[in-house]
Amino acid sequence: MPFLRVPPAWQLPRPHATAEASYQNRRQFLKQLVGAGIGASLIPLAGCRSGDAENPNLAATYELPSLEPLVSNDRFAGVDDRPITSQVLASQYNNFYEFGGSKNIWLAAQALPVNDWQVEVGGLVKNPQTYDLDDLKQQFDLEERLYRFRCVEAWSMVLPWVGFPMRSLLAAVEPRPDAKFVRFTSAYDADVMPGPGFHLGSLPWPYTESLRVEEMANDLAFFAVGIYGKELPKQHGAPIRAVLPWKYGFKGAKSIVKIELVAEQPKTYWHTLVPNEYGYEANVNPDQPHPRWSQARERFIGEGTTLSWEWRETLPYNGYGEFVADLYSA
Ligand SMILES: Nc1nc2c(c(=O)[nH]1)N[C@H]1C(S)=C(S)[C@@H](COP(=O)(O)O)O[C@H]1N2
Ligand SMILES: [Mo]
Repeated sequence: MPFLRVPPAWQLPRPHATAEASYQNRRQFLKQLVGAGIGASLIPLAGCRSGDAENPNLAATYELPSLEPLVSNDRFAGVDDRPITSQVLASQYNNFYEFGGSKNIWLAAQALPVNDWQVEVGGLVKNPQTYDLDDLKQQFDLEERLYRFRCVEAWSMVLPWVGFPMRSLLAAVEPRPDAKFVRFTSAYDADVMPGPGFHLGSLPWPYTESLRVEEMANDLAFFAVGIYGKELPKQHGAPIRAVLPWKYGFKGAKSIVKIELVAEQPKTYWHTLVPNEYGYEANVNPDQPHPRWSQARERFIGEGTTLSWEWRETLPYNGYGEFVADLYSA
């Protein structure tokens, strides 16, 4: 049905995000303010910052071409109890260490050069390919998916990504039997990427991340080329980034230029820098605390234009256990 336009999920009314639910959440929020566990003081977070909501330059960063026609894939439920995070908040609260060590990197990230982008897919595959963005959009059917997003720093959002499943790319390049892992490499250019601006030791640029091939072949593993129905803004990792909703956010490498299938588990950026805080697997797990804070709860950033959050319980695999738990039942 190529001419049937399916409205993107984030434009549909959200019957399940009821007034009752938000009332309960607010109660929960107030209750937890009293006995706050991990405090905003622990992690560099802006509390109720009126921030950049009114900044016309912020809106300009996401007034990008639409990605249409768009088919919404609603197979991956589990976000009905939460509203979709508003774009004005999601686009000004990011992690992109190449452009700075705070959440407020959206302006600095506009220096990312995205013209003539190419993604090289190679290593242990039968059909190595170099794609430009148009190739990717033509070859792989784009769809919209609403996913929970959980950062290891215990904040979370619900985001409407547009892209294609990683398994489609795997099918196109055909991994050889000796391919056991994939390595994603982000763009790096020291001339336009000043880094975090505080001392972390010698940094293993470029940013890299990795999965086992079976994880990459899972239905949930996704490459995003858009968000909120439009092309990806630079602060979200334009023009293509990984989205792995059952893992902590750092697994989802931004601005990918290289995808390699390899035989051995590769070194990755955060795991190399701080191995005790950033495990290789990094599945969301409320029962496994970070060395410096609990992972049992998260600060959910939802609607509105002023940055604030409500505490929510963190779920095993970020709520996606039915799709991925099999991967880990050794
Ligand atoms: N290249 C690169 N990719 C990255 C990061 C980064 O600093 N550099 N940060 C990661 C972390 S810690 C998170 S939480 C997400 C944030 O994605 P968002 O800013 O689009 O919400 O990107 C991940 N991908
Ligand atoms: Mo993160």
